Amino acid sequence: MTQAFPTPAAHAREVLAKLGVLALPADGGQPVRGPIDGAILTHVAYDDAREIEAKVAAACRAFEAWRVVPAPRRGELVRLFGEELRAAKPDLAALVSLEAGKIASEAAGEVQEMIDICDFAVGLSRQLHGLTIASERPGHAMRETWHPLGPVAVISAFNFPVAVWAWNACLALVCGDPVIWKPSEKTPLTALATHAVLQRALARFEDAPEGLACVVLGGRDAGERLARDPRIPLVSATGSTRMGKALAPLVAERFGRSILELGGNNAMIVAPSADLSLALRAIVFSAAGTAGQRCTSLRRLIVHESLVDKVSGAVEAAFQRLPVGDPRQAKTLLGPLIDRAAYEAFVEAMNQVRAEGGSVSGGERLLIDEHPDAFYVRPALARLPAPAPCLRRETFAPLLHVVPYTDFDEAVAIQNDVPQGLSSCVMTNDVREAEGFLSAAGSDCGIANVNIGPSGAEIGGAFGGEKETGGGRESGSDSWKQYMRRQTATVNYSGALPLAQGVRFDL
Ligand code: UN1
Repeated sequence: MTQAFPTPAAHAREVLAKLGVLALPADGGQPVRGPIDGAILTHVAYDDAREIEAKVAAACRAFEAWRVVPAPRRGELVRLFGEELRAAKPDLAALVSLEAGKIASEAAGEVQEMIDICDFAVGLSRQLHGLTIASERPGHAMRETWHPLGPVAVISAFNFPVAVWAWNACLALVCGDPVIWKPSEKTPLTALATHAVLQRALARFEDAPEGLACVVLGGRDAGERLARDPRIPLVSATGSTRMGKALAPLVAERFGRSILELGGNNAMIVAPSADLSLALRAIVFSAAGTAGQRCTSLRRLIVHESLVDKVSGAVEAAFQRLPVGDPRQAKTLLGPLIDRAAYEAFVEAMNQVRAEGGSVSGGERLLIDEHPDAFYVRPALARLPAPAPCLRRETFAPLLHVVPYTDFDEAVAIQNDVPQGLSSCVMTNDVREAEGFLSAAGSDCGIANVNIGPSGAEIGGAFGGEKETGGGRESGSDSWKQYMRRQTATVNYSGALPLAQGVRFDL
């Protein structure tokens, strides 16, 4: 059944008011377009250099106070934020659909990912463990302690407009660091709404310092300003490899630390023993879900030659059946691409496949009459007789390349033969293949899965990848250590001064 929704602009106004984002310029600021119909949702005001300076200075002041608040008490703020997020979940998810075009279930999943990382960070706030280390000198004690680092800049992308910020922010806050958030120009509204939700947690917490969390709205220059600022010891940036290549040297030049989560070009190997019905569901979700606009989206399918026709046919049929449309409708599984540029990149990538000897099915633009300014597409399957240069490039769209393989080592070599190294998976019931894929000689990615797709990771693991993906790790495991500075301390409780390594220096 089709539900009647207000226009995206009216819907966004309603949801923003419910979330507590009230002071938006009526016009005159920067227009924010929504992908559902391509119309302007509202306007926002960008921060100028003076406003950015004031926010960074406030974050530095907040750091002085926040770093000495006991970590479990800092965790209490994140616990309250998690409570507020639970209450705001339906509205924030609706805004994610309106601004990023995600289907309702994935938008709700994104907010759930924020709630999950809150819970993780609250637990972590009592477990920022250091070490005691055996000293070689008598009467000496050595220990390693983790201290707060300083203001952290988080530069986030449109495709996970709120969850990836939350991965960073929740860890940073319990680690004792203020957070400066520069969201994508394409998704400022979800950032303002999340900030309003955080303000409610801060009000309940009562004594958090002013300036502990802020949002900086702006374009590339705003991000570069933060990257250059020596007062910001850590810059965590998610986006394209091109963005990372521009940003990372600015941070490195001043010896800042960066966490980079850049391009992915994720593959699945389908082996002869694979459970094909499982594989098909994993393929369609990870290739077409989020309209192929996850860093972890499946872009390359490496299928045993005995199965390649069968698997390709089944994927084509599933792509044809996928309900495409307004992501707010319960039955929709594929919403719009973010904008015209994304559609143009999709078309160009399909042309490259054809130019390199491949064939493409699907890929048509849909719903043009209803939404001439929005970009809905049928997912595309590109079949290649052998690996070609088009396999090496990431296109942020639902375009899945298929290539056959003959033996398993060749499949692993094809999987690894790309500049990116984020996520990977194998569908197999052969333990030698599964373990080989996860071994030192297997997948070279930060994420390697068996019998699930490459996308949809849980927050408990470290998230990120190698090579042009940038090498950063966010979210779970011990990613928190990057948000703190490590201090090694040696205490001499003897009356003598023995030197390490047996050095003698008698005065
Ligand atoms: C991203 O696309 O930048 O693993 C993040 C996933 C999500 C996060 C993706 N949990 O697909």
